[in-house]
Amino acid sequence: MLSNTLAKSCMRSRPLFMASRPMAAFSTGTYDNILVDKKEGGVALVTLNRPKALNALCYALFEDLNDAMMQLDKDPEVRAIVLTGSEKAFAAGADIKEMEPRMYPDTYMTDMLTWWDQLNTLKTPVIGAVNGYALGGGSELAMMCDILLAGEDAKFGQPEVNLGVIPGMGGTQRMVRAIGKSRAMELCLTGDMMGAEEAASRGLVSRVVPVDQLVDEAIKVGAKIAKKSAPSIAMAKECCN
Ligand code: DAK
Repeated sequence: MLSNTLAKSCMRSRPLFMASRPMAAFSTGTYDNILVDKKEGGVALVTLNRPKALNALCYALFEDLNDAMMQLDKDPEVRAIVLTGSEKAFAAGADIKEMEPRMYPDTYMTDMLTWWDQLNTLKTPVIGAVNGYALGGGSELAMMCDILLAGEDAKFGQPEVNLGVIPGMGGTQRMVRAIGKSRAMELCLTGDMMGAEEAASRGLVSRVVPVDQLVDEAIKVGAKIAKKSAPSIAMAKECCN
């Protein structure tokens, strides 16, 4: 059951007005909440790594993710990025404990919208590899990826209504565009989850892959993209989006 406790890795407090911090020198594997691994063939693998909270998207995780993604985006050796989570959860949503005390004006006047939005500014294509839960902000983060592959047990959902809020980072629009208004609204208004096969049949993900092959398959897609012209890929990505 969901409890009120937070994984210690996210106990770093979030300043009300965040100063933009200088980019740290990029080195792989140095983050608290994600793992970064540069593979052969121009692909970087970024793994959300906050297992105690099912990769709930707290401020500290976003700080790590945004920093790594911006560094990888600038790295000429990296031509595609694979973003994944654990076998149990891609990400179980925004961190409920962190969200609880916030009111919308505070969210609007501080950087919260910005830290959710940075993934949309990347030129490098991002392939999402979703195993397990992709809920709330986790589903929204997955839908920000350019290509999505799902493991057989993936579950997508927008359960924000169960908490008395709504999907805050584009989930309403992206879900409608991906799978059509009626089913998207059913998910957003009931909080129900959708399995991998249905997600594939409705076009939310490209295809379903066995759980243990998912990340390798996503890396293969990335390696194929990495062989093409980088400007063409960046322009095609921008136009599709
Ligand atoms: N936040 C914080 N901790 C979470 C979490 C979450 N979203 N989801 C799970 N955890 C933690 C649990 O508290 C538990 O911690 P301990 O008790 O062990 O310390 C641990 O992860 C394992 O969870 P469970 O024990 O619950 O595991 P189960 O297998 O029983 O259940 C579950 C898995 C995924 C069905 C369940 O954990 C669950 O229902 N989680 C919550 C899912 C959810 O409601 N997600 C939506 C959150 S709201 C905005 C931007 C974004 C958003 C809103 C506004 N703006 C920019 C304005 C987004 C909102 C959301 O995402």
